[in-house]
Amino acid sequence: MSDDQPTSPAAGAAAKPTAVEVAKTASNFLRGDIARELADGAPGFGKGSIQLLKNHGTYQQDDREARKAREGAKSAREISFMIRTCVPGGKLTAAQLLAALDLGDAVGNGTIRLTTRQSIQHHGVVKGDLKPFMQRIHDIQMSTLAACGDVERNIMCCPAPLHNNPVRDEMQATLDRLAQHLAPRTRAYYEIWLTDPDTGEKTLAGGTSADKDVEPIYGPTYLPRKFKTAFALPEDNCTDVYANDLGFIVVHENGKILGYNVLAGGGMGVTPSAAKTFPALAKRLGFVPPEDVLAIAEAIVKVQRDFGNRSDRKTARLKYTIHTMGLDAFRAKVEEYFGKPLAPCHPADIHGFDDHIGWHDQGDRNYFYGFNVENGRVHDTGTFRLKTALRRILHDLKPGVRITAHQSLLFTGLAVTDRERITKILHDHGVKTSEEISTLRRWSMACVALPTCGLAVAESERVLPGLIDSLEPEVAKLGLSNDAFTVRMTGCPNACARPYNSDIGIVGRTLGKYTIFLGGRLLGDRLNEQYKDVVPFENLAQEITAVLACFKAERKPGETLGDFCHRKGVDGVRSWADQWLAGSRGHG
Ligand code: SRM
Ligand code: SF4
Repeated sequence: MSDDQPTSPAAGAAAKPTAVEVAKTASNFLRGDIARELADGAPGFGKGSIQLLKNHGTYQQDDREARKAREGAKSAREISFMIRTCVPGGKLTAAQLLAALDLGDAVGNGTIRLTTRQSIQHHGVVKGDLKPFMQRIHDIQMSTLAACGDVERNIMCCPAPLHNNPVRDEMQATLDRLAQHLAPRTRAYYEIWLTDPDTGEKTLAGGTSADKDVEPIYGPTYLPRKFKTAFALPEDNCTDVYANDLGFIVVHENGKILGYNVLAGGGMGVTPSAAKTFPALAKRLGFVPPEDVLAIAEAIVKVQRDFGNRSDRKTARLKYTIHTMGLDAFRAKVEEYFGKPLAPCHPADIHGFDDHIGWHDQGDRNYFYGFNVENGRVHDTGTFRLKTALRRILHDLKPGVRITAHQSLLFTGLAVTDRERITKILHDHGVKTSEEISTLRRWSMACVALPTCGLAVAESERVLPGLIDSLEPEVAKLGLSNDAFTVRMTGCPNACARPYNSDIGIVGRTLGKYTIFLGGRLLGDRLNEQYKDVVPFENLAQEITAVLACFKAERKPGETLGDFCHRKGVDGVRSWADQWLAGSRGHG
């Protein structure tokens, strides 16, 4: 592995670089004009800074619903910022989560959002509050650096603290080392956000301001696109490892990690109008012993750095680099950067999935409680006071906290007597325990979408709970209440809730209309297929009920929904379901 600072990307050099590449190149390690514009008194930033800011963990947005109300005002958009904080492996303390809740109240929109990649988002932060926000996050030993942008993102890992098997502890420790290894080294973040407001002194990491910035892994232009990594166990793919650019499946025997199967090139986002884009599951690349995890990750990141497409952001992810090069040529290039051949993959593969909801023995005389947070949104609304309940739990019990890749929480290190206390706190605040919600709701998730997401074409987070309300009685009538299948909804095809490998994917097509996908599965190792397009929201419940009726009528014993739809095929399910719908309309 070379530690030389790379100077220019090898691939795409001849083609015209995108505007984002131009901005990154000119940015002096992600500084650009951010510091100057931060102090200029305007409500927002200019185009170049908006792109660079993503690497610092923040997106310039506006409340899209507020636009109409502002017609005639000086600016049609009331600018605010989304800030994402990295939580590697989803692991944080009660004090950190309390501080995040405080920040949401003090400078955000009064809520926080647990994400599908185990991190935390705040919305509605105004420009003048960005710097105090980053400083507070730094004070609690967290960071927003590289939570977004063309870098390695928040690395995911099974968060369950199951200490009776040392494999999970070791995997989680490996994740911590990898997250540190792949973190950008630029001091721009510290210079811009962490200057002492009173003395002007800068909190610099990794040297003095006289030193030259060095990005040994990324180089000055960072990566062509976002890059995502996850760890999973064969028996527990709760991180959806196949949906990541880089995946590590732990191969273990008798409590000992033998090594990792390395996967590369997963990614969900598509642009339907661009046929060159597609969702992809990661490919199995090879096997490495535990001591080579950092080196193989670095090699793959560097190949993507040098061969990813920098002239078209639509096809810049690793999945397209592999598609263009071919898997064998890609593997050969990775081996060249790695400095040795990769062993073939071990046969171990994903065969289980656990969302860790409910009460579990940690194996160290303590317990953890997996608490389902609907679509990851922590809020107080009317008699539903989840935010206040959470504060009480964190304050009174001081548990360890983990965020799951299903937008939910684990409270860890609890005593058996805490069960009653947690149940009481939740009930006192109008919140159901995880045991009191349906299996359907437990396995559903939605992306943020409207009103903050600038890319949303349809609702998601705000409408999925209502859709689940409508489906619950139908599922019960069909006798399927105990069947676990994933329902994942997004407000556009970028697929932030990973709908394309779920049992039922519902993807925003245009305002109020959705595409339904069927045939993926809980295990996350198979893509689904388009079932029906441009379905009005008000028809979703009956369309899905018809699919479930078909499943009920024709499933084999023990067959899951996804496996059934895959076996019967979307055409077969559609013709059965359409007849059933015609029949039920006739009877209605
Ligand atoms: Fe995402 C862009 C929210 C996980 C694929 N995603 C966005 C932005 C930043 C919209 C934008 O670019 O203006 C969304 C912010 C909305 C808002 O108002 O908060 C956004 N993505 C999210 C989160 C918060 C969804 C959630 O409900 O939890 C997730 C934050 C994860 C984190 O903590 O890091 C989130 N996004 C994902 C995932 C799932 C995953 O990583 O496991 C995917 C699919 C996997 C993948 O990357 O392919 C995903 N987001 C995208 C894409 C499509 C990327 C592509 O290659 O085509 C975009 C658009 C883009 O990058 O151009 C996007
Ligand atoms: Fe926004 Fe689309 Fe992602 Fe949903 S899937 S958060 S609408 S970019």
